[in-house]
Amino acid sequence: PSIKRVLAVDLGASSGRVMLAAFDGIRLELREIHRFDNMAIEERGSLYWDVEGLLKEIKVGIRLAAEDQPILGIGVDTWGVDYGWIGQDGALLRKAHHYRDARMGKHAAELERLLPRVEQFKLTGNQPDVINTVYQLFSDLQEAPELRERASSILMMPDLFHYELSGVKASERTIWSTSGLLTAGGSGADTDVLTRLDIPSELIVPIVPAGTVLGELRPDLQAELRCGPMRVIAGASHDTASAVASVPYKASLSAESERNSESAAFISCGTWSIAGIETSRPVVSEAAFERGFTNEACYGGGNRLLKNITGLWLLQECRKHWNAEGENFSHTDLVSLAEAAGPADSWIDPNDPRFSAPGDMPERVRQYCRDTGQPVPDSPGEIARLVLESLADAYGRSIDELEVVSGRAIAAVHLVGGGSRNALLCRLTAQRTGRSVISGPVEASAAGSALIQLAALGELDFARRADIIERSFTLERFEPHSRTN
Ligand code: LRH
Repeated sequence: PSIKRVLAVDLGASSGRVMLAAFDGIRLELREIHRFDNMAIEERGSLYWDVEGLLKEIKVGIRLAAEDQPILGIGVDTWGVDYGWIGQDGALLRKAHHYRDARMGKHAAELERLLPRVEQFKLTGNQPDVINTVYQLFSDLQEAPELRERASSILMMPDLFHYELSGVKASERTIWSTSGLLTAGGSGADTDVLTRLDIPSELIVPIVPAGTVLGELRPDLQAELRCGPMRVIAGASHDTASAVASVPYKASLSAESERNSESAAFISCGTWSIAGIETSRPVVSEAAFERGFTNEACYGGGNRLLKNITGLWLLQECRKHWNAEGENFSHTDLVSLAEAAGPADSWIDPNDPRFSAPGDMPERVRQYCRDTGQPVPDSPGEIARLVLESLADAYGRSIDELEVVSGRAIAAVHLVGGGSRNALLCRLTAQRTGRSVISGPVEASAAGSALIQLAALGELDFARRADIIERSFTLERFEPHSRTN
């Protein structure tokens, strides 16, 4: 059978990769073509992304992949909420900010006076958070009012890369559903939100559904990269939406649990951990608002009811700190040290605001323990263990709350993304959630992107995705009663 190939470009907040997906009609094979760091740039106290650098790396990946074979399509997915300002001439007007930049702190109170938190949630389904696009955009317009004249539009990160690749400007729905600007469950910017915050509606180009073929790779890029034509496809361009599109739900539920109409939750685990379930419509009840849930869009039109939990960011920052002090830990080293350290005596709330900015994370963890009167961990192994147990605890609380908020019984949890490779985290998650955990796929966002692109090109039936994923990737099962040291 002929093999169909697409490129899934998955940009996370700490690294990016260009993955080549090959589908033979039965199995999907993913091969990493190019991996690179995605480092925040700090300049005079502000934090930015290196958009140009990322584009260069994407091009390296395209050139490498297209050397040997024809590629049918390419799609980019990224982390949520961030965007670039596009000028009247169609070029990026200024450096794109990182969501961990501090400028929103000065403007959040005014925004919330004009549009109270609970109203934001009711209108958009999004849990108010200073990182949301709406807070960033409002802050930019306060600090640089000239943007109103100078800008033609804003493009979310994946839209920006799709625009660079195809020349077509479009707003993809799943990434925009992280913005705090769309009507809950709808497919356009919310006029109430825009009016109350005085945000010009012209800034937002029309929203397209996930799985839209935008156009061809620009001819000049085809020449530069010595590749043939390929379609540029806006898949589920929010990385979490893409990851969720790869979840093989069928694998988790026994016939019995299906009879009891129990369902499964997902946890997408990378820099962030995102715990949620799929629902047909946004859940904008008070119970969901008070417990910190948010609603984001799925490929195919459904809804993700989820909670964003600060994830492996905590360990990434610890590692950065220790390595700067002369250690040379890999992520795997830290997991081994955490295994060896044995159960932790203390815990942290990963979502405590003190952990959100870059910095000396080991000391912040210790300080949290001091402030809360708990034993203070010392060695890297102890700290790593405490972090992983605390993440698993946070997952457990979120899954219990999801049951309350949705009225559903959750029998199993799918742990996907980079964190699913971490067997200790999987075991702890099974224990602390009290549910079966099915881990994998590891490259969930790339797998989801490939499935959606191939479906958009008419090469794959998305309804068969669970079978395809089960056949293509190693999934592991962890039970709540399994032993951990
Ligand atoms: C994870 C993620 C998450 C949030 C955050 C900003 O990469 O997309 O879902 O939106 O980034």
